[in-house]
Amino acid sequence: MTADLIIRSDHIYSCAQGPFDLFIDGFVAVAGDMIQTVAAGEIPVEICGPGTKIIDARGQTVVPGLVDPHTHLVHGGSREKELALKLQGASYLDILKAGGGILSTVNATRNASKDELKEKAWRSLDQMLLHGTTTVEAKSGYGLDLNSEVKCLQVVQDLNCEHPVDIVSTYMGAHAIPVEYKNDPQGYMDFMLDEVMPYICAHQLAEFMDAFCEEGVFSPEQSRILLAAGSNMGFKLKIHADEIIPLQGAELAAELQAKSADHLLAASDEGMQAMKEAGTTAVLLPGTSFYLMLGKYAQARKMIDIGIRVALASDFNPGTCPCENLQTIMTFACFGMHMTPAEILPAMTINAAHAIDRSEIIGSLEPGKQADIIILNAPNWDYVIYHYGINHVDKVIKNGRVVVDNTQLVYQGGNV
Ligand code: IZC
Ligand code: ZN
Repeated sequence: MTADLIIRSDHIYSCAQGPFDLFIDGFVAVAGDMIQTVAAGEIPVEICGPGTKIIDARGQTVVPGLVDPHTHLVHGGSREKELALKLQGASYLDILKAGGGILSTVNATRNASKDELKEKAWRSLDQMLLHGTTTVEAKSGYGLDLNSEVKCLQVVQDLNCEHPVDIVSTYMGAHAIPVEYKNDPQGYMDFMLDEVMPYICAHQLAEFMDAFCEEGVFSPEQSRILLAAGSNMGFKLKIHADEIIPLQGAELAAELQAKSADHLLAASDEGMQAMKEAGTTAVLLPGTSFYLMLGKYAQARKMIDIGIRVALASDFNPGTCPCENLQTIMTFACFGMHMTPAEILPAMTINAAHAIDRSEIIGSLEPGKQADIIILNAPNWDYVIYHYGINHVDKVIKNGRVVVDNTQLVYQGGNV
């Protein structure tokens, strides 16, 4: 069968086996929206037809499309005013306790129309795509009441249909206690359990469920009740675990067989061991550690040595990481957590795909997988991490179609 698209390069990192699986001088052939072949050597004549487009990426680097497994994509407003407060010494949890932080974004999100939220998130998705992200996870959690949560999840659904980037949807009502339940957290728990979760489940508005297990937000006991109920309804699980205060969130993630535990700066050794045994992926968010000025990062080296599958994500959100660019996150992963380039690439491709339960279809360049491929203006992968602060992405191929060419968006309307 002839290919529709063939990319020739001297540095193809398939991420299929081992950390890298590097093909020096080879090609990736795409048929329709799928990868047909990845191989070293010359392009076989029989796969070249009259309609085959050939991209010569010699001198460039070819890797799988990046996967961002933790974002708070859909939200209203911005929180630049908090930056000044933080510089004066206010902590993230202090700001939240005073009714700011997440709750100020909840206000802005409730007051925004569906179209406004969609347009804002669309612009962020364009930025992600320009920087090489081809699949993202997106959490709700800035609506909190039923109508506003549904509004945000419908925006995600629409974007997934219309924008080239694929989106995996997560319900995160357990993100903060809304003002109307300020003095009745149990009432908010019951509202989620009895009204919101069954509705979202029945209308298939989210595949995952997540909870912010943190001091002053949701306790481990509350998180366990919500997530266990969610699991029984059929949601796959994620947890914001041990970000600031150690609360045995990693242990909880393992106990509930969560697909991922995210943040983990304050995870215990026992919790890490339990995650390893449960096969729970660690999603590390070093952009957030940087932005919160914590002076501390998650212990990526220790987790890798234990044998935990480590993924990286942006945590894109208006409070603690207003950054769509995964190449910036790579900088923090390397210089903050001492992850090597050979660890960072799988953490943003195949391991990230595991964190959103998509490892069978994305995250590596292998025959039969979705043709999500990026071509970087760099002679090899190490160079991408080494030369920081610029966008290295030259081309993005999403589902077999070129959607970014010569660093510019070139997709036309509709999904690909
Ligand atoms: O808006 O502050 N950590 N949730 C948990 C966030 C950060 C997002 C925010
Ligand atoms: Zn988050």
